[in-house]
Amino acid sequence: MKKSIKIIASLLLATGLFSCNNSEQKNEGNRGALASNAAEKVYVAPGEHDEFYAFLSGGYSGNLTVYGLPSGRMFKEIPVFSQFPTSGYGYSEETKPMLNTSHGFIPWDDLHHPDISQTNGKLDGRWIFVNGNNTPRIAKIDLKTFETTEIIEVPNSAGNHSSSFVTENTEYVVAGTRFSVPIPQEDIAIKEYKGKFKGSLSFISVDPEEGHMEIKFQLIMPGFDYDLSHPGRGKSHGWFFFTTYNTEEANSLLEVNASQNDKDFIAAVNWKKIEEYVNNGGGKKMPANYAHNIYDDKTHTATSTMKKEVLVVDPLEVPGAVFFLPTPKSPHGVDVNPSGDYIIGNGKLSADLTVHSFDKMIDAIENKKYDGEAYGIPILNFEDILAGTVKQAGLGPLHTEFDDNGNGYTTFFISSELVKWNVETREVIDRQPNYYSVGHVMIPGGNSREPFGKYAIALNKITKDRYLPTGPELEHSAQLFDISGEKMELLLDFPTHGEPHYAAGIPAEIIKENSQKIYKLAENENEYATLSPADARVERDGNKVHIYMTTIRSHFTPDNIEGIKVGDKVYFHVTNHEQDFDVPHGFAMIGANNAELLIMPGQTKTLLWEPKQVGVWPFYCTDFCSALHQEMQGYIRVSPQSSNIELSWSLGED
Ligand code: RUQ
Ligand code: CUA
Repeated sequence: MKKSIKIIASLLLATGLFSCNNSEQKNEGNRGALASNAAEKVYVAPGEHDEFYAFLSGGYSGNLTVYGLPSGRMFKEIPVFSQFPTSGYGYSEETKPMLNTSHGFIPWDDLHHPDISQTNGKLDGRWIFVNGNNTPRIAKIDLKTFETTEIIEVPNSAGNHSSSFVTENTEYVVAGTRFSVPIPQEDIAIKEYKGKFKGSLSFISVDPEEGHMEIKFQLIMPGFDYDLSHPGRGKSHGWFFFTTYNTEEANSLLEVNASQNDKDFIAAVNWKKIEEYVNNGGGKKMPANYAHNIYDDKTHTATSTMKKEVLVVDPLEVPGAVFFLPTPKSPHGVDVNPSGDYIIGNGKLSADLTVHSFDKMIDAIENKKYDGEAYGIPILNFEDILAGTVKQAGLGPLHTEFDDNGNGYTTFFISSELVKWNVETREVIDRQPNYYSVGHVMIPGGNSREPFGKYAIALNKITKDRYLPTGPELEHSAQLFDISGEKMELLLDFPTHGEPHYAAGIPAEIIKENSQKIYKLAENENEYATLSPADARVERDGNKVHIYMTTIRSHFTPDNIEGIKVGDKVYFHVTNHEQDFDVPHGFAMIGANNAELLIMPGQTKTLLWEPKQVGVWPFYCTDFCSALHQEMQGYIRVSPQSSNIELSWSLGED
């Protein structure tokens, strides 16, 4: 007890010391940047394109942002777990089902870790997967359309944080629970935590053609906190590694009570073995209730299905599949180098980095070099699996990423720096300060067999004085480093949106040619699509009114509608007839309780409006689409509920 309090106290002291030092560090950093041609290195001339895409998680924004590197220009925010008024995502009738869960409609989440799909351990640029932390979900974004096309809820999980990382052929996207919970959920005393609460590690299979996700199995583990995870690759392909903290299984005052054990574990899971077990009928089907939401590109519509069962596996049923690797000081990140030889544990209350050897791990398993067990799961002997430590590299290591030259780049939150070290020799090569308190670092492809070791971005937690002040609330800050030389060079600071936890980067050329420009109108299978303006119409069905509307520069068809009554539910089904790149139309209705619609060429979207007041109410296009954009408007006449005014509409051809 005393010892761990002392450690914490010294870490806090260190934080204080380092923040006092920040101004000195800053001067050094600035000198470094000015001494070189940093500006030239990030300059992308007007009309030119960036070399890399970077996808930054938006944390509590619930969304994913797209940036260019090296310019640091933001291109897009992709709505994932949060409603997004800009496009109507989560507001339009077609996209509402995307946010359905077992808890009902959830318009928000906390998104942490993007990971791009891989083939043979290399980025293939087909999809990007992200996690929703709070109401556990995994989402898939299609990198042709940059749209969220699938969200699967993860049952038996809470604080879905050790997620969403992919295996080297995208066989699985993996999600692990941070908070252990009763499985199945039940009404029990919280003090029964120890022994009763469990942690689930979910292996979600990904269809190689369409990318559809299904929960293949959940491994039900002891009630620790599963913080981060990464796949094995190359020789360690078939394994997955999860950090744990709170192996003490405390349920209160975790900042002290979960720092008692000198070492927690990295859980090594041989998923190939479990997959085989499951394919041969192993595991138990357990009742569950979770949403699986799929967006169809042809119908432009999402559907939500509630799943009622999940396959669970007790690790003790599959001997040889799960082991614990003792790792000092409540490890946060666990990272595997490009060859798959080393598993690096970042003990966040430590100054050293722990580098485990995959070969030694296999040897320890084969020769039963155990140091006890936890809930029947063998604990491998620390000394027998250790490749070595990176000594005194910094304070508070969190995450490590890799280049293509055998180097690791580790972030240190407390000492606020990025440290480059040689993975084989474990010698520190360079260190650069971060402004301030860096969390993750990202190197494009840095979590694959083939990193592109040209740039690294540090994703910082504290901004303070880096930009013009904007009141108490500041955006987070990212810092771009040139890592092509021996020493890292700071090139650029840029603000990010929400909180970027992790990010994923990819050479632009892998995806830019495939980026879709329009939706073909002829392929529009939306059930409410209006494929010809001649078919535009209004239909009443009880108190529901369906308006089948088309848009083309610069007109809505129909544009004047009468016969709507207070208390109606009016559905505007708007089909955009443009077939030109970058000509969306918007649709906004006065008094609508949702948002606008932004309808891409060839697409149909639906807005629900419930008129509450008698009168004549306008709607208009929100996107400046042509010289006559301001003329793109129309009126709805709303009569009292008792009125018998017939439905009528103008096709605007008069
Ligand atoms: S976290 S700063 Cu990935 Cu959510 Cu480590
Ligand atoms: Cu359509 Cu403005």
